[in-house]
Amino acid sequence: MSSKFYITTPIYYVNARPHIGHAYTTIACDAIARRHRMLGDDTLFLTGTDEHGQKIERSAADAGITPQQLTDRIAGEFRGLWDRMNISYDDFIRTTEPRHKLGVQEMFRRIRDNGYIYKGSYSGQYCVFDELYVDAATPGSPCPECGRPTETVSEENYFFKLSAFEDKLLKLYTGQPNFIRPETRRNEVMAFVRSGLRDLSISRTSIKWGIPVPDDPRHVIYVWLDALSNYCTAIGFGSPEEKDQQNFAHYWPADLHMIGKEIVRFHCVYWPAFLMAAGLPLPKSILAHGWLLFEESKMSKSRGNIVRAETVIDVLGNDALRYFLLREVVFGQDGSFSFDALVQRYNSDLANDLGNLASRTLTMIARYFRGGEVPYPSSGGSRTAADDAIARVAEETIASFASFWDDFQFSRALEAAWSLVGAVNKYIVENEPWAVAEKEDEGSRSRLATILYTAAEALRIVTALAYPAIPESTARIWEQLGLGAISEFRLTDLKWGQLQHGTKLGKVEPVFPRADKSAIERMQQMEQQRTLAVPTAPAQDGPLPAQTASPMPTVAAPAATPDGRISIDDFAKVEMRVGQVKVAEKVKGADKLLRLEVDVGTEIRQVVAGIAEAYAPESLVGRKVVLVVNLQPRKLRGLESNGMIVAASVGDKGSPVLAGFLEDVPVGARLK
Ligand code: ME8
Repeated sequence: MSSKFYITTPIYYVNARPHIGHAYTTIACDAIARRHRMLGDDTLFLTGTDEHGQKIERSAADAGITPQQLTDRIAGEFRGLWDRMNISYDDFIRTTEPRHKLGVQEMFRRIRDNGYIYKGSYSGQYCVFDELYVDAATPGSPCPECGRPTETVSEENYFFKLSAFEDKLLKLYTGQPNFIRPETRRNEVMAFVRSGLRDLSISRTSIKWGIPVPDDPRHVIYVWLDALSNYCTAIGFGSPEEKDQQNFAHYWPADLHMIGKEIVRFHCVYWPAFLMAAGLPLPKSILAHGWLLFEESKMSKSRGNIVRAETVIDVLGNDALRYFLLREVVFGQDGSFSFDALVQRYNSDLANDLGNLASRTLTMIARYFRGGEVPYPSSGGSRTAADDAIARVAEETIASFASFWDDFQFSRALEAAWSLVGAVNKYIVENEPWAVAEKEDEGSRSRLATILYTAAEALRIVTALAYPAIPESTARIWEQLGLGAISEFRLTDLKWGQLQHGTKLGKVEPVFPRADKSAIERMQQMEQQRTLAVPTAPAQDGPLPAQTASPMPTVAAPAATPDGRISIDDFAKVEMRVGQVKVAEKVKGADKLLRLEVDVGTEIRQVVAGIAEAYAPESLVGRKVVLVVNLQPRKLRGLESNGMIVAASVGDKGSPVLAGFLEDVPVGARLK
């Protein structure tokens, strides 16, 4: 029976551009939403951006632009990326939109009217990075979540009576075991709540970038109360319009909030408490996944160890990234991303297994059967036990795929689907349809028809199952099978034997071209160029200092006019000087990096540059180069890089060619 299904991603902070950590959550939600739609559910998939608070206010100030400019730009990047990635979101909420503001103020009012808000004063520690009050900390002590130094906040605030919800929350967690998943997170949350809850400050007077408290606009509402409310405001909460209220009544409560494990406390403690206080129903389930790691630590903008989704999709396409993340990472646990593993998975599972199954099955039908039509399978004498075995495996796969998927075990669900692919590929090899096709007698024709029908029907089933995970390529295979638009197919009654004989195949084309080694190099190079060309916040292994805790978007981009031009003042912010290389050597374990010591006139700078493939270290010593000297330092392979060498990027591979001068120029001269 179809029902409504409302699913959300976290709304992402707009202090930095999206990376594949964000893409991971969004892809998982997209895949879940697609399967629900295929099951006929009235599905609503929400994503968006979190645009208020001190972190954003600071990032904008650091970039010399207004918070609105920063949020417009980065929100546009998130949305643009999701569109490029074919993410099927139904709505994109920005917390700076009027509809959200209305709803947040209504939320505040309801909680206040129900007696859960009082005025007090907060004097204590605050972590700007996590936008978290750290009650037990003393001045200067680190944030327990991220390790960055906390800042002292002392101001008049409105407080939320969180302490009143201890028992209610514990009852919720025990009475509704699926409220927090997986169980490890649930246990952590229960332990946290059992250790006692203190009232929570929910307004700030020392920052301006937020939604004013109703009737007291000196205060802005605490960014997490603001942000969490998006799940309600996006579907009409707080709107005076009747149709919005009906929409809210229809879709709320959410069926699933998907989040990363680091924001469990906000979603599983604060959010249900806010909702209870406002007298609103609670979401049915909160699912926390693990982290995507890169180079052994959490991929994050502040560490600088990020990979951009664009890099992968430019080279291998959307489905390669989706398949890798859903198949390779055990959902709920941390998982590592690497270009090698990505390409290996792509080649083995997509190009080889599924790609081969599709191309040989469809090509043989097109070649051996008149009009390229799906042949009629025999139920008589030419039928063998092997044909029935495939039908049986397919039926079992439909069931096991559903049970793994419904339990968010995407990796195992896909594994199950791919064992069917493996079984059919083996069946084709063992039954040698190409050899059977050589014979003209009726028995052989019937045998050939049965083999190819069996392969095509199994292909249809795998394609339907895999569609939520890899929608673009399965849509193409579906069309090649002559079945039209896959998004219109209903999974509800998927079973063996539905493929109609006489179905005319579409144009048969390969779907997954094999990736060679150069794909890895290309992606690595693209990432390196992105990192070398744009400064990220300093990457540090330990706690980050507070002033960099809200790093700039990877592009500390100056404010551009609508036509993309920048002012001379913005250009003047970039300080480039002539430097002379004193020392140059390879960086151990990194084929592309050189460590340079560069004399910039006033000092010797260490710079790590991605030019090792184009320049031998010894050829650089004594050479004059152009260096951007006022970049924040960052770490590459554990080495601090203090500046960036300017180079042209040449050819398809973007090989670096160092900028230089025809005339002699003194070391330290500034470029203007
Ligand atoms: O926390 N691995 O926003 P945010 C896996 N605005 N997932 C990752 C990841 C990684 N390395 N990096 C990011 C916020 N994510 C708040 C949320 S909700 C009302 C407000 C994903 O930009 C993951 O879903 O820091 C994580 O929870 C989210 O991005 C954090 O995004």
